[in-house]
Amino acid sequence: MVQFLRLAGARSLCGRPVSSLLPARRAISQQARERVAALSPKVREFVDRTVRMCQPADVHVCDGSAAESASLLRMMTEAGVVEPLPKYDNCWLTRTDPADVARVESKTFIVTEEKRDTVPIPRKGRKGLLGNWMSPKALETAVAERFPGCMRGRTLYVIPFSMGPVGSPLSKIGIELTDSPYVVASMRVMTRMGADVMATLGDGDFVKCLHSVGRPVPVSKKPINNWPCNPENTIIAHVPAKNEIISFGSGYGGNSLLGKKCFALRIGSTIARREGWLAEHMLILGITNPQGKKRYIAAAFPSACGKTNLAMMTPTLPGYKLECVGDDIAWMKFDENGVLRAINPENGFFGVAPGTSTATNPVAMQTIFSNTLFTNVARTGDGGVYWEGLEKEVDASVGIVDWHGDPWTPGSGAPSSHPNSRFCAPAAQCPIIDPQWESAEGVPISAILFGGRRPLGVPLVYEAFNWRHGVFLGASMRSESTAAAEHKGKVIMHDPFAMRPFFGYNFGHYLSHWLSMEGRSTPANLPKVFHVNWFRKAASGGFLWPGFGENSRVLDWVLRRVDGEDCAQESAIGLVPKPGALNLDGLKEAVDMQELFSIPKEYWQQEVEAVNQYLDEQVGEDLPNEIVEEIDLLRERIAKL
Ligand code: OXD
Ligand code: MN
Repeated sequence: MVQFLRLAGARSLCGRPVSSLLPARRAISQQARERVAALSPKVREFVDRTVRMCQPADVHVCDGSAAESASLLRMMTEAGVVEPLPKYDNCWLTRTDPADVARVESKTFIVTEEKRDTVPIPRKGRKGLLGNWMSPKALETAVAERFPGCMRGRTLYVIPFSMGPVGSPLSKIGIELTDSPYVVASMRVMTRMGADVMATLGDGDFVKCLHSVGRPVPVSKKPINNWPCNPENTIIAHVPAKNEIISFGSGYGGNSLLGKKCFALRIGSTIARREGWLAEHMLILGITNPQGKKRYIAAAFPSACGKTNLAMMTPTLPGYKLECVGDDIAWMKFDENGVLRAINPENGFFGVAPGTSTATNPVAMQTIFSNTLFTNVARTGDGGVYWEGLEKEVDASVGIVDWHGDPWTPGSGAPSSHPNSRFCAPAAQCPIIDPQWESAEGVPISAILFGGRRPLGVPLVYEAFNWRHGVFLGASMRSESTAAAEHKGKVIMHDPFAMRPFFGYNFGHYLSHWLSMEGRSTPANLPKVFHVNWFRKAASGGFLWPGFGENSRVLDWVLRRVDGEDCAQESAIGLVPKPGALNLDGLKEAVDMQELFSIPKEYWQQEVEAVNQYLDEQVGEDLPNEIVEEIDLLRERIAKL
């Protein structure tokens, strides 16, 4: 068990308001006193021990109101942390320290007594790549080295938040304690946050989320861009046994908005395993066919591989209508009829900005220009934003300042915006948000897609033969690396279920959990599983498939398969569309279907061995037999090609 440190001389709270423990020279406001006094005993205990350890100058319990957010943004503007973007309605720009721009997987840990509960033990001599383990003792030391006094001179914000609609049986509540007002403003967008969550929580249990930028005031050196952070000492730790998250040193995205990756995926997946459901890195979309029949699809692609684009896609196939439930995370549970029900636990989109444009994602462009926080994008002279991809939409003659704050001109070499720069926008503003997106029981999922950026060898779409094969497709996912994490260069990385950075427990056990899900459903209700790849390239280097809205043609085939239509044929790797079955009517450019669907024997021989080696070396003893059998079956089918 990890204990927060008790500082020498600190007195027990004994039911007194937390404010009584604050340094005497800084009285907190009467309003804050009242809010703190009203906290439930469990929340107050969490705040109490954090105050003792971190010694903030003030405590603010967030009510989630628009007035609170406005006042924080005003305060951050004065402090030079954000700047308003007058071209839009209530939009703001933040520039971070360039050392704090992405998730830091190497500093992200799961804390369990037994290492094997966190990560499979790799074969001898191999480095484990499926997560980082830390012992409770090591965490205790890490906390002791970082947290005492870390919030000195700063305000501690208490953020009550719900992942999922407030009060839904599928939702869970967290309390984040942070010394970053940027985190508060962002959490208000990304989660349901504030007084009604606190009221719903009552004296119930919650996920404890502690976050500090790790720079007490006065700071030893002036923060770059007024963005305090402590990259040398960054750590993001998760304690599943205690439903606890402890994050230090980074103010950026998934490192600091603890509801997202830390809670909804890492801690979420451990809760899901215990309770018999799935917490996944998946978008959820609703799609209505020309006959008016609506279905929901969940899709797992690695970070920055187009989940937001697919979740908001404008179908080019006439008669199709797509609506968005979520673009990043799905919590899914089989109901008593064996139907997989999904909610989006988030309340906003934290999307990658570069590449987003009217051409690639017009719906996102209609979503993100009010009430949005932009981070590390470029700014235009007329108070707007700019990034790579907006060349045709923004008149650069107004003058552009890049994400470092320096003047920038198109063609100057370096990008104007950081490749992992983001918009953080309320989901409710999305013009195609699904009417059921806040449904308490979740939307019924008919199909699950796995996919990634695969420039070579992998066809546009194929269907799993059955659930077990579908689990294998998830396990064998690979993709070109992107800027969402700290990786260098473009390499094809294994990213099983798009969850490699987000597993909260041993991936071998995760596979067994997925395999066991079949038993919770019925053949008629079990979602069909597919693999998609929009990114296959021709020998000449160009993409073989136009992608974006044309992906509706793939979804059309998926839905027809869900309906049981005889439009698929067996291949070595799965069921592929029969010749002519993919609807290409009206497609504006010629597509080389032969090449798009080819299954090169040599390539797949290497692929199956690469997957086999990865799973064997990384998951070892914990790899379920069913998956070993699937590898053997694939190898045999490829040998016959
Ligand atoms: C994200 C990610 O921010 O996956 O969604 O990195
Ligand atoms: Mn993501």
